[in-house]
Order: sequence, then C-alpha cells, then structure tokens
Amino acid sequence: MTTTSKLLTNLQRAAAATNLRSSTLPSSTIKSATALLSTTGGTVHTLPDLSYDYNALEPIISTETMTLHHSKHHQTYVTNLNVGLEKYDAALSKALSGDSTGVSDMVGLEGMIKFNGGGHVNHALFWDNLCSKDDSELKEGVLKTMIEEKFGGLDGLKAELGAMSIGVQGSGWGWLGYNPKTSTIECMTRPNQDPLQATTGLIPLLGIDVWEHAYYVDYRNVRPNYVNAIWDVINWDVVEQRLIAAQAK
Ligand code: MN3
Repeated sequence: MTTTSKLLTNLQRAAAATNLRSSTLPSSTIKSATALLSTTGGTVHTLPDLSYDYNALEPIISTETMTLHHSKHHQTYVTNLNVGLEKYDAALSKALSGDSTGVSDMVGLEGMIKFNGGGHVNHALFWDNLCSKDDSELKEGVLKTMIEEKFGGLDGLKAELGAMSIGVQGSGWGWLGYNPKTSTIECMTRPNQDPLQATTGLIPLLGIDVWEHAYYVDYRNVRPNYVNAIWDVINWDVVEQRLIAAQAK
C-alpha cells in the first residue's frame, strides 16, 4: 500500500470513528494530504544492483547482453512501473473519494502494472539466481534431495525445465517453483512478464528469461543453445535458500 493510500485508509478510519462517511470528508483535506505524501512518487522502485560484474557470466552470457539487459531492459520496467503506480495512486484516491471514474482508471491500469511490475520482479529474481561458472555448484542439501526425488537428478530437471523453456511460444519465462499445497517442486512456464506466484501460486525458486533480448546478442535466434548453456551459470545456493524460505512459510 502506498503512503497516500495508507493515509486515505487512516482518514476513512477517523471518519468512521466520528460517525462520518468517507465520502463526507472534505475533498480539500484529501487533496492536501495526497499532495503532502506523494513526494516520493515516480521513484518508489529502483533498479537493483547486481551482486556480480557485467562480465561475470562470460562466456555463457556476454558483457554486452548483461549491460543491455540490466541497465536498459530492466530499467525500463522499473521506470514504467513507477509511472503506473503513480497513476494508480491517483486513481485510487479518486475511487476512495467516491468518484467512480477512479475505479475505471484503476482497472485500466492493471495490465500496465502486471507487465512492468512482473518485469521488475522477474528480473530481480533472475539476476540473483545467476552466478559465475566457477561458483555454480549444486551441493548436497534439501534442494538436491528434492530434485532427485522429483526429476531423478539434476539432468532430469535440466531436461524437463529446458524443454519447457525452449518451447515457450513468443516471449516468456521458464520457472522451477515450490508448490506450497503439495510441498513439492515443479516446472512451469509463464507468458510475457506474468509473475509466477501471482498467476499460479507457485513460489519462484529459479527463473530462466527466454525473451529474445536475453540471448539474441550471444545466440542469435537459437534459443535452445542459450537455454542449454545457462545451466553453467545457475546459482544453486540462492535457489536452495529460496526453497528453504518457501518451505518455512
Ligand atoms: Mn529480460
């Protein structure tokens, strides 16, 4: 919830406490409070730093790809998410003041927030589940045990998630996720920037970006070569930490 919408909720509570309806609050009160607290608008979300250098994933993912993908593509999702949230905040304020056009505005912004919010969330997960070739090792532990139980071993996971990721039609993502209902891990794909958890209930453990911008510089149009190579730069320690955190929820 944004600071503005939190404030509006508090105003509504105050109104209720004094037997007033929120629609009877003076609009000047709402407007001035909104103006006061919207000073952070536009920069709420920022591009996260990488924990490694742009050249750290060479030769699997080139410095050029990493530079463009992180500083241009991911930055664009962040910028547009902030724009969308600011508009959504204004729409929410209108809706909460009793103006039904605000509700319509909110619904109209959902696609923009799903796309750019998903793009931000997905890429933040992606950067963290990659690491240099030297640091990529699936060690003994709960993750390795669950991969063996579900897929018969790491090669089984690579085969299933690899084939599913290569098979994504158009742009999208391949995921290994934790299913809290069955307490198991499973593979899934999502189109566009649809965030895994919000659209499937699976908690994301490992993401593979199969948008062309993720591999075109290095592998041209040959997505299978990119997906088959990316296994060399997976940060299994991070994937296991996510699994342990998901199991503890
Ligand atoms: Mn991408």
